[in-house]
Amino acid sequence: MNTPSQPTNQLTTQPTNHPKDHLLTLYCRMVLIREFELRAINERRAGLIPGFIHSCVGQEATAVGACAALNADDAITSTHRGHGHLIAKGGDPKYMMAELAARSTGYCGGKGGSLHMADFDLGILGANGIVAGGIPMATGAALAFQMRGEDRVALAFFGDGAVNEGAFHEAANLAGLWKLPVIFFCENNLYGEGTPQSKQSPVADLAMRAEGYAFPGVIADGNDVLAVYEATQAAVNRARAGNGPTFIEGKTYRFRGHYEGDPMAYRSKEEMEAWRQRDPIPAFRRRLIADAAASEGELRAIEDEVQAALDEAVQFAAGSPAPDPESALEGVYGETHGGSVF
Ligand SMILES: Cc1ncc(C[n+]2csc(CCOP(=O)(O)OP(=O)(O)O)c2C)c(N)n1
Ligand SMILES: [Mg+2]
Repeated sequence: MNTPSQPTNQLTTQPTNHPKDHLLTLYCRMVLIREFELRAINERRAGLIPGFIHSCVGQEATAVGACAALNADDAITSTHRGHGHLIAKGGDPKYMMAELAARSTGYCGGKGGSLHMADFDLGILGANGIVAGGIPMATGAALAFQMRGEDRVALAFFGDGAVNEGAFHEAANLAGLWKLPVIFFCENNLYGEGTPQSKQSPVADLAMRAEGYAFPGVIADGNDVLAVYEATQAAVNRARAGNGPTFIEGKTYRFRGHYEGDPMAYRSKEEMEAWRQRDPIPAFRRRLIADAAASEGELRAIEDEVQAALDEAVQFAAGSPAPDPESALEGVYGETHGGSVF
């Protein structure tokens, strides 16, 4: 019953059903997330970045597919593995890299680091070091949207481990009862730290949890950006129509450790290799070329642009000053980089 899903390297969605600029944007964002994470890991090793990094390498399709279905004024909440969510919602890699490097130009003025980045102007209500902590926040934002009569939705990203927290169940219950415009997006990467899903949950398909709260639970191939986009778009339409929440379970896998430095003794090389075969980025790239949706040259140009943007982000971070000790008590309550309150 709780056997993990098996990887295949076939994408089942049809790129030709989507406009070309949309496909290229999806590709660009996934590459930007992957390369941002790899740069951050290198810069941490090189000493620019202090503190922990929980990378989302391998999980780019869930972040990008889900956020592509949202409007600019919709909201997301994120997790400890949140860099991808932030970039997918429009976060600026310069301010993110500066925040990771604990510089005053970062999203939190260099005082928060990876787990606290937010940009309310972009609807990014924040990364979160508390597992499941973002779920009631997104549900509260959705309640505010409903009460104000606004045509906005909130989407909470969280992991498979978070589904076993009380915070998820309390929020899901009220969201189901009040038909709130919220999307519960579970990135099921099969592990919570080193504990496999089969040892933390009696069910393999976490989407079935939604049934107890009277809203739909759908499963998407979390390594297929278009499958994630289409599932999220359906959930967004449902929420905007006043029909309430949807739980989306994106089945995916993290390629690196829980954190950088994790020895990963809890999983086999064979399992990791099987999932590497279905890396979401090369799979989408192959599909775009095979379906003549994009040329090799167009995709290379995107990859070069990403590298240039990240060169700039690292230079920006390295060239920025540390926060002034005099500012230690500034920005503690209710302000973000943009200065506005959501
Ligand atoms: C409430 C709470 N309990 C425990 C932790 C320690 N912790 C940090 S990440 C994590 C695992 C979370 O697993 P999952 O939700 O599947 O997310 P993933 O790391 O796989 O993205 C745990 C237990 C925490 N930060 N907060
Ligand atoms: Mg997990």
